[in-house]
Amino acid sequence: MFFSLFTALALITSVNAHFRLLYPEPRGPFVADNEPNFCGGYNNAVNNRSTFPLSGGFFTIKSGHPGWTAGVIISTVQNPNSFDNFSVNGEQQIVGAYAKSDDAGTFCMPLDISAAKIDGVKDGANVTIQIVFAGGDGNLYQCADLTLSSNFTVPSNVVCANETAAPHGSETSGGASPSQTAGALGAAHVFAGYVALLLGFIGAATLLA
Ligand SMILES: [Cu+2]
Repeated sequence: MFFSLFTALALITSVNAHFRLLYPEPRGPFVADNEPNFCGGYNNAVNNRSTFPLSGGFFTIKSGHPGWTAGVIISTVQNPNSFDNFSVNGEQQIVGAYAKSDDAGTFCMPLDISAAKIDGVKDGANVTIQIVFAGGDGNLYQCADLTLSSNFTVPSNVVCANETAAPHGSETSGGASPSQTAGALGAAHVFAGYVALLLGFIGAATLLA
């Protein structure tokens, strides 16, 4: 049912909006046309991984779509280059809760990687996170290659805050002024019970691949 819904929406929604992963730094420069592909079109892990907190971290996205849902999956494979690398024994390794919002804009969500209790996730481990985003035009993906650290704190110049924006057709078009600024971790609603939904999204992606 999700599959047909997404197919229908994909036909009527502009491809320009999509989403960007602002923090941690994604694999390679953003290429909108490649975002429906694995890791946004970047198949290989970067050499210069970002250090990321083992626990108590966050991630920030900018969504050009109002009405979106996003989840995070993780791989402990050194150079994950397929969706299979984000599963163990056929089960996706999901980190944290599902996030969703009715608004477009910039959103910061908690990303407590150690809390997911995934095998191989520990201090010093190299991991890759993949953001799975559904905003009405099919699944979109961005990856970040990380080295986890138990004593690393996100630098203070990395802002974790939400800012909703009026929806518009293209991320590159100017003039859309923020309609509201909320406190950190506030405006994006996080749902723990949406794991099944994520699995549904991934299933649809597999059908499309
Ligand atoms: Cu889009």
